[in-house]
Amino acid sequence: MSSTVSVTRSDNIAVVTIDNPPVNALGYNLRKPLHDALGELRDDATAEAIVVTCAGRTFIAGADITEFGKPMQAPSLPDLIEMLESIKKPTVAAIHGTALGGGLELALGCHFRVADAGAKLGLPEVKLGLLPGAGGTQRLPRIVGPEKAVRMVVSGNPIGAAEAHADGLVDAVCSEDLVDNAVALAKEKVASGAALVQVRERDQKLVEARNDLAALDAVIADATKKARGLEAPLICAQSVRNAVTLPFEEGVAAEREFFIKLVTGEQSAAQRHLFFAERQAAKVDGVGKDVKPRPIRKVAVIGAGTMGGGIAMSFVNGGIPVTVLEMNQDALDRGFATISKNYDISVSRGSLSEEAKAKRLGLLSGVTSYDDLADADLIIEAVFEEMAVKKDVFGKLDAVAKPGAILASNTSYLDVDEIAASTKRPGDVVGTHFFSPANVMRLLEIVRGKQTSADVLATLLGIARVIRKVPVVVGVCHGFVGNRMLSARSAEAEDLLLEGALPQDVDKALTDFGFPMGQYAMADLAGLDIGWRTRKSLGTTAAIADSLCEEGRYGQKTGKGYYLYKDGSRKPEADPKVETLIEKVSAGRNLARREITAEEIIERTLYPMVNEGARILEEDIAARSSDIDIVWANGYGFPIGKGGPMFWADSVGLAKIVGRLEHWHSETGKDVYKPAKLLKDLAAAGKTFTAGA
Ligand code: T1G
Repeated sequence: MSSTVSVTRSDNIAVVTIDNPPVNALGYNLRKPLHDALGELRDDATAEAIVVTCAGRTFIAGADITEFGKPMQAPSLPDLIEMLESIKKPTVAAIHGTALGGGLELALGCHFRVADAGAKLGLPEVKLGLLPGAGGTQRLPRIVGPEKAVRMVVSGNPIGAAEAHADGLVDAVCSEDLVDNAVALAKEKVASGAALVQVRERDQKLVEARNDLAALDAVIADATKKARGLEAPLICAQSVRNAVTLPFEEGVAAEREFFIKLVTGEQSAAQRHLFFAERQAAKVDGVGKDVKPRPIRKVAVIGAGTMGGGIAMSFVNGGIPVTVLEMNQDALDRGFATISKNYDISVSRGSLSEEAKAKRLGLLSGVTSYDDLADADLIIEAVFEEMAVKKDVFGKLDAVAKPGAILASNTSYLDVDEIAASTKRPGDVVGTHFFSPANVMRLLEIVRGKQTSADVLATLLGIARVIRKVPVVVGVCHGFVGNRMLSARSAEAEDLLLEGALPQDVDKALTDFGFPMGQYAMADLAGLDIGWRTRKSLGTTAAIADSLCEEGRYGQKTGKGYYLYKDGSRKPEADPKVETLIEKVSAGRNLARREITAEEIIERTLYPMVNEGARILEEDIAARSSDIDIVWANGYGFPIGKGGPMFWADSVGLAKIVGRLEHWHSETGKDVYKPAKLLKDLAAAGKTFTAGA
């Protein structure tokens, strides 16, 4: 008996209960007593079968990620599974909650598995830049088949109990009395005296694949096509393929080699950083567990346009009823038609059932009067990005919303304090900055106004999980965290082109870095006319962007912008006319064009971004550098294998970044290059953002 493992008896069946909160992770403090207990029960004749179950909210959620990067203390997880497989009596895993990573691998070391109906089972190691390192890539394909195993291991996504049962991954599913059902199965297996077959010995599903490796390779190609510079997805696929072509022991040995390579690599360190950073971001000063969230039973969204529609979808996807307000029925009909079309696309892709689509649409209602918002608990406006319009909306909301309703603005730049001041309830006002498309992008910047109440923040942090968003609380400034740094990244956009680069050069440097899209392709997607309108209202200019707009080149929407989009294609193609236009503007400024390397492009786009991040930290707009990493990894496609801009800056070396910023500052005199004090201090002290000032 130990604090993490206890053994009880149910007649001739030993029940091993694991209790290692919060998620029964397989740290040394669990592995050692579990190994000892299983060893004793193996040799105890009075225990004719063994059930392994967990206390708390979930079955084992995997290895203890905090142990990675430190010397692994024996017994290792493979040692544990070897112990399980040495037991020549029925072993049954009783699974509830999530059996993930090493947790599922341990369960695969048992002869049988019983799952609660609500359980999920998966191997998510790829999301940490790893692969299953305790036989998962060798045992899983022996049960579900190599093709399914490739898709599960490369995506890292879990499957539900019913699917697992259909695949043979679990032997039974029950909606209650999980342990009793597991004990009953164990007793049945003891009574039947049937030969016990270990998962590692089950070869049938591999034989079929061996005869058609081309089919498996096609599945691998499809599953890994979005790896985009990440090592783990390709290695995961290769290791599962090894299960088909290599004997078990060799496959396991190769898997172990792969695991060591990945766990000691930079990409996994970056992705493990993001795993913990996402959880840290939800810990907000002044919003402790004692702060009670307000109940959110009904949400209202003002505006059924692209953002409003996406936001409404996010909430109904989470099972929360949404009332959408628009100026008139036509606008409502258009907005709902777009939402329905979006769901149809998901249905056609097989990622949404017809009944789920109908259920979600059933949670949506449309109104054209503010009075109909009186019973909403949370009201989010997604109207035109102009302060006067926002103030008008909040003035109306102040008049009709019930006491205690949370009034949120989806503004992406504007001053939430100024918006709050236009109401009599500034404590209920907050920013909820969603990212387009709002029903897809996971980031939610929660903009904390000076007077925003703690329970409003607690409510939004909680509701973010329900609608499967990643929340980061940010302070009020122009562009908050993400867009403020995006402005810094594109500050040099014009000069890079004027000095010699072409849009495709800059975008290639950024996509080779790992971004899904370069900044000019992104500008064409968003529409160049939006920025043009803003510049005209501010009396500012951008020679090249303005010239493009003057020629009606607004981007994808007009079939041409920085790039050409032939026949409605969304694929950007370099356009010689744009090169001529750029060269003309350069010549007009007597600028001799020169070759601009990818290295220079990265220095003049990403280093200013890091510098702006340092300023954001100095101004307490973000609570910690890892919050900034979460913003960029979830809202802007910063490559997760680099851990976010601040974690990446640490890997480059802050002293180097300061040196190059100072160089470009002396060359250009631009403020965006003036190193922030925090950055200089950390660099001078040989410190990093991630380790903290
Ligand atoms: N190790 C250490 N801590 C963990 C952990 C883990 N595996 N999983 C969660 N935590 C902590 C988490 O940091 C948080 O801490 C608390 O538990 C609650 O987590 C050899 C190599 C299980 C679905 O990748 O997906 O096995 O902030 O807020 O929302 O092949 O946690 O409270 O201090 O996320 O209810 C593979 C990771 C590991 C699963 C629960 N397993 N975890 O979600 O709670 S590698 C995973 C999750 C491996 C083997 C390989 C989720 C969850 P704190 P939470 P939740």
